[in-house]
Amino acid sequence: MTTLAERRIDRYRTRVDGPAPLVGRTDPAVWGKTDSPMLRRFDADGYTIIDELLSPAEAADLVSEIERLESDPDLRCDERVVIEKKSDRVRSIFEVHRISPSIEKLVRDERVAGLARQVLGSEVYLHQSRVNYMPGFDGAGFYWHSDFETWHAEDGMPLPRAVSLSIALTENLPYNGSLMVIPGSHRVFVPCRGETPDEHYRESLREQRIGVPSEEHVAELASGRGIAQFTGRPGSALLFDSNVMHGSANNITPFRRSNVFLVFNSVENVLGAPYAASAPRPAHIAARDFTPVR
Ligand code: 6CS
Ligand code: FE
Repeated sequence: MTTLAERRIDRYRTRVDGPAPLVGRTDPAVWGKTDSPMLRRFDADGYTIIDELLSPAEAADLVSEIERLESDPDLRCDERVVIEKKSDRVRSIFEVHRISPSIEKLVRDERVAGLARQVLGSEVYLHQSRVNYMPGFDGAGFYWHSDFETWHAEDGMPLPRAVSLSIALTENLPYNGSLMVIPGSHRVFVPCRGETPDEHYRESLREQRIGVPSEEHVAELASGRGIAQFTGRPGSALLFDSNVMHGSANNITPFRRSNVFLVFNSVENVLGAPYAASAPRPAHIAARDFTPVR
């Protein structure tokens, strides 16, 4: 029997069982008509850095908010909270805009949702929200990956028409687990080897092993393009394409690297059945409410 997923034409096949070549992306990165130096950088590199997207005072208020959430005993056993694999520290809190009114307000802020609308050229809805705490000493990194690869395979996102905004709440330094990106890698889709295990998210959100590129593919992407890093003060932000190759190292410094991470998807790119998983992930990880953000 052929399933619905098998009958769809899929230009971004992944979770394959053998070696597969890199795939050139045919979809644009910037879908809107607005022109600006920032959008040109985003189009060329797959990301752009925005200094002081939020004021230092706004960032400081959000730090108090995420510290409050982190120490809330009721949240400790909430399924939206992910604990580090090797310690009992909070790693991430998902769907955080439904937990924190100040983050819900941030999502709707024109400086935030407006940026996503400019890139995606349509109304947008929130696909995922989370705080990544990246604690000091034993904050585990995130291995190289393309977010779109996971959202396509496990959430049924058809095209790379989504954009992420990572806002620094604490200083993002070169040595405390800041995000590394391969400039220009958003133009290449990297098929990943290995079948998606059931309920893969329970493992992947702490340590991802399936849905990661081969070392050969990462080397090929980085050769000639190099690797850039997002560093910045609290309130600065990284806007990045859903398919850009990125990752972060472990944070063994005493300085936590906490960011709020918001993913907007185009309302013209809503989720269907997963392309390479037996069941969709829960809505707190991949929203199925496609109501535009206004
Ligand atoms: O699962 C997600 O939606 C995101 N998190 C990880 C660790 N990898 C894929 C994607 O970035
Ligand atoms: Fe990611």
